[in-house]
Amino acid sequence: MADFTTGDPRDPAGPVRAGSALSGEQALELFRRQLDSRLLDIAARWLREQDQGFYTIGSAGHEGNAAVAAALRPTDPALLHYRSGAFYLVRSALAGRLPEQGIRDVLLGLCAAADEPVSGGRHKVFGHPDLAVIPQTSTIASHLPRAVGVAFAIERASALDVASAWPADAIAVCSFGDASLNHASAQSGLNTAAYATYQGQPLPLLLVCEDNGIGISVRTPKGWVEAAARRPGIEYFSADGSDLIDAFEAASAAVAHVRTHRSPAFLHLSTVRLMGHAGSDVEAAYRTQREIRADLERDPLLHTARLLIESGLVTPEELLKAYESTRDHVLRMALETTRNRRLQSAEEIMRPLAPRRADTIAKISPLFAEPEVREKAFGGVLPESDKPMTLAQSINRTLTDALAVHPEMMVFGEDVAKKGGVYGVTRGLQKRFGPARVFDTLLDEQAILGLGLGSGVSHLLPVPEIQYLAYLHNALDQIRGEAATLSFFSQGAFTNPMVVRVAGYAYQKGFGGHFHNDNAIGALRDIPGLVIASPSRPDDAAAMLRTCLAAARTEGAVCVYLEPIALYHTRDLFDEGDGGWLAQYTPPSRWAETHVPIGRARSYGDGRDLTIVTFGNGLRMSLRAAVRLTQEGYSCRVLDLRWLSPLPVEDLLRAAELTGKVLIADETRRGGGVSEGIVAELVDAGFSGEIARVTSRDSFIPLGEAADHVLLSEEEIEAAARKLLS
Ligand SMILES: Cc1ncc(C[n+]2csc(CCOP(=O)(O)OP(=O)(O)O)c2C)c(N)n1
Ligand SMILES: [Mg+2]
Repeated sequence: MADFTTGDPRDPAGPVRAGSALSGEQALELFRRQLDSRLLDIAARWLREQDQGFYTIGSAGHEGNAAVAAALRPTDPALLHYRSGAFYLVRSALAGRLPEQGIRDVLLGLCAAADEPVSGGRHKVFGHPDLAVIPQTSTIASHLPRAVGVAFAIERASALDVASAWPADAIAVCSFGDASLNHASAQSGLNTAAYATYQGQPLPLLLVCEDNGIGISVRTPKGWVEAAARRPGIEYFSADGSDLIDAFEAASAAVAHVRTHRSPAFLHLSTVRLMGHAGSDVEAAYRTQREIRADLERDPLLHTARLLIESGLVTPEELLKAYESTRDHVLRMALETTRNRRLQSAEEIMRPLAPRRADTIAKISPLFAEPEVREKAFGGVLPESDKPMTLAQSINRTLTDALAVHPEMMVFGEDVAKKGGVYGVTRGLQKRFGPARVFDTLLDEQAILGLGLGSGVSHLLPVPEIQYLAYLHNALDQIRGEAATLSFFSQGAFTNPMVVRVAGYAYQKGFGGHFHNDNAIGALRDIPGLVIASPSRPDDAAAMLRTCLAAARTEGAVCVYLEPIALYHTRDLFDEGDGGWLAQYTPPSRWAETHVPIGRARSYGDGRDLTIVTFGNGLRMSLRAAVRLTQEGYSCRVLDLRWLSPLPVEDLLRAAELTGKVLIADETRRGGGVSEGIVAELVDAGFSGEIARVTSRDSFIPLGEAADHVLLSEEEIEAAARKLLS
């Protein structure tokens, strides 16, 4: 790397310009990183031309973000815009790494090299486990809800006196583009930050809008970013991102505000976008030459160069020489990077998806609190000495036990605290564990999941609740795009452990319509690595919840725990008063032996004629149907899958082979529902017996008794079974 300070006629330790907070030394250092960043953009295009690079969205024109990194500490967690390249290089250097290391990280990313430091060639991201830079997806603005969660977790970890991934006085920083600011998830983040601050909740979050005035080809209306950014409780700062001194001073003021007040700030950094949106973008198609030229006038590199020359720290000749030698250096490094190994196999690629350390999960799952702690948590009545419990009670007691043993665990969502949930599942938890660990959130599923995402990556153990399955869908990207991919795109260096409790499925009597009886889980089933638990009975619910929490803690698993609303308070199985759907709470001494591993089904009966494969409400219906068939002399067995992802394929095949006839009783829809996956597994495995399926219809669910016309019924199960048996 060129040293262009040789002709130094001035004191580099003094202000770079009279009265400025930035020293000559700092300005020089930042210029070097700005230059590196620009040359990486050029290298990206060169690599693309050689067919060795796979990403050309650059940071050119945005290099003012170097000043933001300089105003922060290298331990402040950062979630970065894809044009925050100079920020990344400055962060890397501030952490004590050589400039080459930061450059190399980026080049490895461009080339999709297997030893890229965070994603290992899976995605071009700015991220590094040692630099507190959490990698982002390409879904613009989807990181804002998480960023709010990270800021929240910094403070909450201190309040709970538990370890966190960040220093107690850290602040979270999150950058994004001007067009991205309009996205629902950006608005969710801003609103949550304002809402929290409005209520006096500390939230050390710096939001940085890198405003280049355009999103691909669509202009952002003049003044809109400022108008949209101004929110109660969020302090607004602005700076010209082309002017290093201005950017540094505004960033420093914003950082100081956030760090001292522990409340959010919005730094509006006006930038320009040079070299188009990406390498393939023909800017001339939607911008005039004049506009493009005007942006070139504001090139931050030229501005910093002018500053350095005016300060007398360097001469124009030295700068030109430095530019050329840095270019040669970066391009040489780019060429070397092309020789790096790329990902070789599906197995290698998928390794970080779902490590499933079953033994560790089995070991951790039975953890319980000291007897005195439990005694206190349960207010003197230990659940194992209590009467047999319903599903809702069993989940409630299991949450209590888990909160008692995991001080970093939090339960939150809409109406979970005082009310104790719409169905009473979280009743009493806030009273027992306090509002720091069990709390109501604002009514925004993206925000709820964002708090989970941010808390999880900060080493807390979030258990967010989604009030109804239908309302998960409007925030699904926070699970699909954010939660489920983090481990994949960071090779497990960052994880966001969480157990998302979702009340779902149909069959609620007298309450309903589609949105309270939604039975659509297809959109969850295809998310790689996601665990879907579908407990049906109180005893399984308890064991499976413990398994999910253990998987979250040991391997950062993201678990969706689907609770069948219609069975929450069900007591009987066959006859009124039989108490067949209640279960005695298992004492902790027996948790190890009753542990339920992920992906293991549960079998009922030893019939030889027919296997009914089911889950959720289907289990209760199938057991009832099976008993009637048995009374007629047929010999049936019922298999409760319990886990819908990964499916318990081994158990399924074994149960199928035992009878040679399989009936799938699936309460989800016929198209895109669970039964399709089950049939596919049976066929793939070469099962040669008979297969039939009964499902709910491909319909939304109507109000009142009409719902029965589209939902799978016990009668249908019985009739289909009879047909298979005859
Ligand atoms: C949710 C989502 N929708 C669409 C896109 C495609 N896309 C990528 S960048 C972009 C424009 C973003 O503009 P802005 O936020 O101003 O950032 P800039 O590129 O200008 O820095 C769009 C539409 C995306 N990545 N994510
Ligand atoms: Mg923009």
